[in-house]
Order: sequence, then C-alpha cells, then structure tokens
Amino acid sequence: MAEEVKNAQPLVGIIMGSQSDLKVMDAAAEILETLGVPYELTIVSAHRTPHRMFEYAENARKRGLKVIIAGAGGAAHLPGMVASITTLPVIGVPVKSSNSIDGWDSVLSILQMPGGIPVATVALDGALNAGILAAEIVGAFNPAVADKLEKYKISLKDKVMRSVEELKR
Ligand code: RP5
Repeated sequence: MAEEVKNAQPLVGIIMGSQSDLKVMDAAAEILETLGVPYELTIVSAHRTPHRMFEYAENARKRGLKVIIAGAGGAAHLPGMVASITTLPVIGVPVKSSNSIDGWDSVLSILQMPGGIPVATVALDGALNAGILAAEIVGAFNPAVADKLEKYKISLKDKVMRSVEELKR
C-alpha cells in the first residue's frame, strides 16, 4: 500500500467471516489500494464471534469508516447482521465456501434482506466489484478518489480497444 494511504484513517472496513474467505476478499483490498482508498481488513464471524460483530458494527461510524464490505459464505449472516446494527452502507460479498451448495446458500442469504435493512449484494465471489463500489461511494464526496476511478474506467476501455485492434481481420 502507498505510504500515504497506509497511514491514513481507514474509510472502508473489509470484514469476512473466516480466514478462508481471504482468497476471495483480497480482491477488494487490492482495488482499494489501486484507487487510493484507505481501508482496514479483519475477520469478524457472525456465528463464532457474535459479540465482536456487534461491537465492530456499532463502532464503525464513530471510528470514521464510511462503508463496510462484508464477505461470508454458507449461512452468510454477517453482511445482513452488520447492516442491521450500523447506518453505514454495507456491501455484501457472497463467498463460495468449500462446503457450500454451489454458492447459492451464500448468495441467497446475503441477497434476500427484509425491507428496511439493505445490503448491496455483489456477484458470487465478486469482491473486486465490492471494492469498486465502495470506492465509488467514497468518491461521491472525495474528488481525488473520483479522479482515480475515472482513470480506472479509462484503463478498462483502453484494454477493450486494444483487443479490438488486435482482433481486426
Ligand atoms: C462462513 O463459513 C465463512 O464466511 C466461510 O465462508 C465459511 C466457512 O468457514 P471456515 O469453516 O472455513 O472457517 O462463516
């Protein structure tokens, strides 16, 4: 992480139910680094550490976080429970864990929230998009992050246009 981002107050909290989720959730951390958004990353389990989950969600806004990305697999209650406690926006990442039924358990338990408690659910293992969405929320009020997002989108377009040139027949 660039020094100035590393030392800055985290704006995005990345949490996950287990260390086994890290291989997926790392993509959110990487893109936040690319986009210059300070973040923190830790493990918070809804089922195995419920008190830690409550404390994390309750204190997140006071600690200066603006968005929470929560990833979990199986009976993935972490994003929804965190969203029920905090007024910060929560982005849910359904993780396809090894004992899951093709990931449907994770997707549905994060997606099907009751009215009043939204979780912005991304695709199965969609931590990259969760990171980008979190940066876009921060970028709505932060011109430096908005500028990096603009450059990122241009880089995506450029990549497609290079393929168009390469495939020209
Ligand atoms: C969930 O159960 C975690 O988010 C993880 O995706 C899944 C399996 O956890 P481990 O048994 O690998 O710790 O709570």
